[in-house]
Amino acid sequence: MKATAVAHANIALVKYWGKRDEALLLPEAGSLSVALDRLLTTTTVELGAPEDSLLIDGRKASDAELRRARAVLDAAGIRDRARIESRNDFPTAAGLASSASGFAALAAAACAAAGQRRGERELSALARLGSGSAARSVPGGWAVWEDRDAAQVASPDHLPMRLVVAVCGEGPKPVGSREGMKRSRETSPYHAAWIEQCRRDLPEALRLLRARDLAGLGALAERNAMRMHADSLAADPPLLYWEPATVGCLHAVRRLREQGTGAWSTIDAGPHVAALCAPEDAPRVEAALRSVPGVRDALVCAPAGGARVVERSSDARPR
Ligand code: 2P0
Repeated sequence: MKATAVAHANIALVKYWGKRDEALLLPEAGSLSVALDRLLTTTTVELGAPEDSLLIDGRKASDAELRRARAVLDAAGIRDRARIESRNDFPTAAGLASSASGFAALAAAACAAAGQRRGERELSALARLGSGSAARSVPGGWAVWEDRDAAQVASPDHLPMRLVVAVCGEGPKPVGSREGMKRSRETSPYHAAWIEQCRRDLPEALRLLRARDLAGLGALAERNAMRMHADSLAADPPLLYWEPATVGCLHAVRRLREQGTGAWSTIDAGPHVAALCAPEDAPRVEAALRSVPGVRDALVCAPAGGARVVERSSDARPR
């Protein structure tokens, strides 16, 4: 009744920012992401505990976090109480902790602990109930999420590339993604245009990915991220996720391009900048981002695979 699974965080190049169903965590528009090898979460689930508990990097989770974990277990039909321990293999103080890798690993570990054999699409739909973006961390690689589950559309090695993640702040962000996207949808005059743009961006991004057009895909990802932030900035009250170092990185990436190095920025609902580039350019991009004032660290990440069970106790049998 015990299992351990791992999953990677992902970064979306066409982003998810708006739900059509708040309870079921269904997106208004489809998104495309790539899983990142250096952002790994390992989660152990032990069933048959006296009560539910959740530790994240040794810290007792909040009631809200525990409720989200329980929602995933309930949806999997797991009634047994669970002792859950989750560990992130990356600097959590930097605020890189990811609900996507966390809930993807949780869904995989919980179902394995319960002896359930579920396909990837079912696991993806379960992970989605913890956090929308977690649906994409289950298949990993290049993943598209449009409805109840996500699927891999290209393997991690389809397009040689790196994402250099510049750590531009620390601590939890002032407004979480869930509240941020709700506020944008309800109050931003740009939100409808943003969603329409995503619906145009996804098929175009998939075409560029199939063509292995890194420059085209990078430019599209940068435009998509800027437009997501334009939507958020126009919310009431406005959502400003950027720090001074964020803006410094945007300029550094633009300067790299002007000097002939292919690099493009993307930013999630937080201060960190991830720069897309070819593998051979990653050292130059990393050095440029590290030299930006306020950047605390830079992680060079390669595309990674999906969630997988790494350990299962012998008494967890298929039911
Ligand atoms: C994304 N983000 O596509 C976008 C870009 C943040 C900015 O998915 O409410 O934590 O749990 O479904 O998945 C973050 O949102 O939100 C996110 P919920 P989630 O990666």
